Amino acid sequence: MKYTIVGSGASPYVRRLRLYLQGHDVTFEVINLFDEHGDKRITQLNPLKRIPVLIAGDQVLWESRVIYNFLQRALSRPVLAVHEENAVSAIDALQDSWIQTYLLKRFKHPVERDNPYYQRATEREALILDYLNTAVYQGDFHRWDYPAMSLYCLLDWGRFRGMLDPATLGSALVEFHQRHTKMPQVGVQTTDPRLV
Ligand SMILES: N[C@@H](CCC(=O)N[C@@H](CS)C(=O)NCC(=O)O)C(=O)O
Repeated sequence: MKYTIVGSGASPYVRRLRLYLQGHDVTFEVINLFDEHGDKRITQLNPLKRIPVLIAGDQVLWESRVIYNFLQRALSRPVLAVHEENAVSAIDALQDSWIQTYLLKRFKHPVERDNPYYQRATEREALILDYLNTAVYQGDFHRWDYPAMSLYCLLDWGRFRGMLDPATLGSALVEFHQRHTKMPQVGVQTTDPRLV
């Protein structure tokens, strides 16, 4: 099967799927959500107006988790254990929170850190980082599969966009990020968002 991923080179959700599809017949259709062409294209493909989108034959899929589940079955790749599914949910929640803050800043919307809404978000982000640090320490991400790819893309995007203060990161997460940056798995270097 020939696949097309529609997305941007900076998106961490797109990057993890590009990593998951290394070695397969994939076209990467690059769009910029914030220009006219990209806006038109994403509106035509996905009513949620978000990337990634996967085109597989005549099927169009959106939402990274749905795309992942589809690919896992289509490619007969290992099924995730419950603790791995939980880890991906935690990664997604933190990734979404960072993306929202990034977009608010990008579009100059005030982020009031004292507001209870943001305080809850900040607390949630810290809890998730703590949880992920323990999970890495316990060896939950030892396999280079979707959960580890998602975690690497999260941490690397956080560094890239200045959302992540390395000083606040647990030692297992620091080691995980450094190890995969220094001894990259296939595709990690070529999908680096800094190349965009
Ligand atoms: N829940 C979605 C999140 C995807 C997402 O947040 N994509 C970002 C780019 S990294 C996006 O399209 N943002 C555009 C917007 O929010 O307007 C998924 O898992 O695919």
